[in-house]
Amino acid sequence: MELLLPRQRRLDLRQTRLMAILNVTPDSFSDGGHFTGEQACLTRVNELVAAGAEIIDIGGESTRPGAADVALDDELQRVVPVLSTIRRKFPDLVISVDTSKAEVMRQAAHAGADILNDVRALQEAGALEVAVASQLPVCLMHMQGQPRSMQHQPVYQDVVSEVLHWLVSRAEQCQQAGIPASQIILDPGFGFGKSLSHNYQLLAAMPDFVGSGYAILAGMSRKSMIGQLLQRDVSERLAGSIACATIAAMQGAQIIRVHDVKETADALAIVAATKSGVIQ
Ligand code: YH5
Repeated sequence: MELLLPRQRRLDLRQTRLMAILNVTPDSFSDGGHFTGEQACLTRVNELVAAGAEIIDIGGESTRPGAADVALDDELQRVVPVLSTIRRKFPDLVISVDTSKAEVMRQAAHAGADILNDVRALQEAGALEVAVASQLPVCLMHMQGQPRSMQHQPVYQDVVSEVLHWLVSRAEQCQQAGIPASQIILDPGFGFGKSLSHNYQLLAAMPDFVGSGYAILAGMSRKSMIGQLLQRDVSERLAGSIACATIAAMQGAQIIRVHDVKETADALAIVAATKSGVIQ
């Protein structure tokens, strides 16, 4: 299993890959600071890569529970210059862009993005068309509701089958539109319109998601499924985040999206050694 990236590059997904979160939102608080300045941004990317990040996920929209929508111009200004700067200094780095807006996707692809990561699964106006034209791999995430209200009483009859079936059917629509199955990543969307119990049912069912045959991304880092279970503030969620990453990777998730790269890289090295039964 591998993703085809621009300029003849590939991302091998036979081993779990580590995606590092790079927030470029003014209200971000769980990325270790703000990186709106270009130099600060490059310094942070250097750190993330040195720590073992294999993909950098740049996001300019806050999709935390309760967050308001971001205007297109604000998101463009936050994401595109930073992306261009990172691409210039790191020609081979795998860069994903966390956006739902077609115009951000279009300009990001032009500025050198490798993956389109969309928490709204390409459902906003024009997004699917831009994604098809870009030929980039896409991550389709499941969300019930919208960030502003999604945590007000999420309801499912069977969260695992509903999320899995929704993702597979969205993937099929994307294939109809021209995105090859091998370029589609699915993501259960931890914390996006899910109760504590829903999140753990989804984590326990990771083998079902992996069994779909699509590449799977899991993003649980520092989320409330850790904080609520353990009664920990955001700054105290590292051990829980590593446990979640380890469980997802052991069950075959191909990409893990995290804040704490160095610590998670160690955990993933243990997972890789365990799976192969050999020390390299
Ligand atoms: C995701 O799961 N999540 S943005 C609340 C937190 C901590 C972190 C403190 N983009 C995902 O990271 N893209 C985001 O509580 C994502 N999968 C994919 N594919 C939200 C986030 C966060 C929210």
